[in-house]
Order: sequence, then C-alpha cells, then structure tokens
Amino acid sequence: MDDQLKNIYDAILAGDNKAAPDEVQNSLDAGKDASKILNDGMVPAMEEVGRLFEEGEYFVPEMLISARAMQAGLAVLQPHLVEEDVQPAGTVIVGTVKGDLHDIGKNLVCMMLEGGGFKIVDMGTDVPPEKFLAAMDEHNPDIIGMSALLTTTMPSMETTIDLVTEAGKRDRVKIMIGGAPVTQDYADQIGADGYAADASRAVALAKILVSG
Ligand code: B1M
Repeated sequence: MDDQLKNIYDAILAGDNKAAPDEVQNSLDAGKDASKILNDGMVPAMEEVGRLFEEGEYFVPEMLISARAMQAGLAVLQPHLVEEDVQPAGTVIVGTVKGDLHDIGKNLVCMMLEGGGFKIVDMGTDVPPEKFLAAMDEHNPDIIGMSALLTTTMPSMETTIDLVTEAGKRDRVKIMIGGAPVTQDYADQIGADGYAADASRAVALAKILVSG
C-alpha cells in the first residue's frame, strides 16, 4: 500500500470523517484510479476494523465512526465509480435484509450497479420480506438484490424467496444475494439465482441474469 492509500486506510481506521474524504480527494487529484482507492485502501480498512472488533480492541462505537468515515470517503468516490450516459440495463431493487443495519456494502453494490447502467430502487436496511414483495409490485424489477452481513439475518433471504414463490411471482424476477457471510452454496441452498462476492462481481452477475 503506498502512502496515499495508507493515509486513507488510517483515516478510516481512526474514524476521521474529515480526513477520509480529504485523503480520497487527494488521491483522485493525484490521478489514482477510483477502484484502486476503493479496493486497496478503503475496503481493507473496514476489514481491519472487523478484525479489531473480533479481537475486542474496537467496540460498536469505533465500528460506527469508522463506518461514517468510510461513507464520507465513498461520497467523494461515487461520481468516479459511476459511468455517465449508460443505457438502462434493467431495474434492480436492493436492500439489506430484516434485522440487519449494515449498509456500506449494499450502498457500494447500488453505486456499481448504477455505474453498470441499472436503475436502482434502494430499499435501505432492515427490509422485511413483505416489503421486498410490495416493492416488486410497485417497481416491476428485473432483479431483487439482498444483502446480509450477519449470520443471524441470512435466513431472511430464504424467507423472502419463499414469500415471492408463494405469491406466484418467482418466475417474474431474478434474485441475487451477497454480503460477507453469504456464499454460493448458501445461494444454491435457498434457491437464489446468483451470489456475488463483491460489488464488481454483482454488476457482472446482474448483467448475466438480465440477459438469460
Ligand atoms: Co457489524 N458486524 N455489527 N457493524 N460490522 C460485522 C458484520 C462482523 C463480521 C464484525 C466481526 O465480528 N468481525 C459481525 C458479524 C458476525 C456474524 O454475524 N457472524 C458484526 C456484528 C456482530 C455487529 C453487531 C451485532 C454488533 C453489536 O451490536 N454487538 C451489530 C449488528 C447491528 C445490526 O445490523 N442489527 C453491528 C453493527 C455495526 C455498525 C452499525 C457499528 C457498523 C455498520 C455501519 C453501516 O453499515 N452503516 C458495523 C460494521 C462497520 C461492521 C464491519 C466492521 C464492516 C462491514 C463493512 O462495511 N464492510 C463488519 C466486519 C467485516 O465485515 N469484516 C461487521 C465493508 C463492505 C464494503 O463490505 O459489507 O462485506 P461488505 O460488502 C461487500 C461484499 O460483501 C459484497 O459487496 C460489497 C462490496 O464489495 N456485497 C454484496 C454486500 N452486499 C451484497 C449484495 C449483493 C452482492 C454483493 O447482491 C445483492
């Protein structure tokens, strides 16, 4: 990691929500690629926050202020991740499932999908299965995307798929899932159409799902 990326990494770890966007801007001004800033500076910082939390060195407040610094940095990065003038590739409803308040990964997936030309309906966090179903009726999406960061909230993905199936609407929509504890095996097990490990793979997967 070079000095510029290290400054971003340190600002997020320290939860400094002024330095984080400033350092992101400095790196952009210096000509650094937005995806490099994201993948080699910002995401590793959040992984380190998770490790420190697991080891009992960080607690929820520290996680929260680091998350805020991450979001502040992402706001600066967003226009550089989103390509302009791309034809709509389809509509995707995206939400973090019921009981789960983690939204950084979900927001990144939304940004990248938007950059990939998809129209996004962002449902936010803590989205119950019934709300996904109601949004399906309202927005007629090509894809429902669900994110979960807690092992305890993953079952809500299956409940949502079951609800869509019981409503007789499963053949009208593709369902993709993701989030740190989610795997391809889990996607297969609950009958999702696909799993993506990160935001760029989510775009590639969404393109395959709408074309197939
Ligand atoms: Co929480 N938290 N957290 N947390 N948190 C984790 C997830 C945890 C792994 C930390 C740890 O113990 N190491 C752990 C979960 C353990 C488990 O379930 N096995 C945990 C816990 C325990 C908790 C609480 C229960 C803590 C408590 O209160 N005691 C609590 C739960 C609150 C709730 O949701 N009900 C809690 C709270 C919080 C904060 C609010 C403080 C904050 C979230 C702030 C926010 O999101 N606005 C927070 C944070 C920041 C984290 C960590 C440190 C970082 C998460 C993150 O933003 N990562 C996290 C540790 C970790 O993940 N290593 C942790 C960066 C982000 C870019 O990655 O979200 O994985 P990620 O998204 C990626 C991919 O997964 C993928 O693409 C994204 C971009 O590449 N992806 C998709 C995500 N969604 C996708 C959807 C797709 C496709 C791909 O298709 C639709």
